[in-house]
Amino acid sequence: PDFSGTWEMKSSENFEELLKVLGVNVMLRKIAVKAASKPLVEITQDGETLSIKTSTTVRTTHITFTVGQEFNETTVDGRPCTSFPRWETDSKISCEQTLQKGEGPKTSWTREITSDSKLILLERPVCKRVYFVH
Ligand code: R12
Repeated sequence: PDFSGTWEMKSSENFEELLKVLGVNVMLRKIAVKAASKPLVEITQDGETLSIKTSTTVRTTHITFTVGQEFNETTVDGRPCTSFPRWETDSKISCEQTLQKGEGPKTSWTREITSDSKLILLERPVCKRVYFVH
């Protein structure tokens, strides 16, 4: 499938709960939740290699990875982790994260293109965000 495009968020469930589970304090949570309610996601894809830029007013992340190959990123609360993306189905990438330092809840994400051309981001353990093409 083709993940390429400029994506806007349509709905988000449990983003604040995710930050809470990760131990983010209430002040940072409020700031992050507000900023993360209007993200812009720009994805380019070349075969199995994806580049995902996620922009908000307080934080912008940019990851580039090839499915099947480890890469470094940060968890949503900003902790460096090693990530291993793989195909869960032919339209869904599943990515397990391992913290580089310290302990914390087990995190992972999946990104899926649905048959009605939405992008669904699951941020485990609890958050689901749906994007549609801008
Ligand atoms: C900090 C902590 C947090 C944040 C900052 C400092 C904010 C994080 C944000 C994340 C947005 C994620 C999105 C995900 C997606 C937009 C704004 C700045 C949480 O110390 O939809 O792909 C703890």
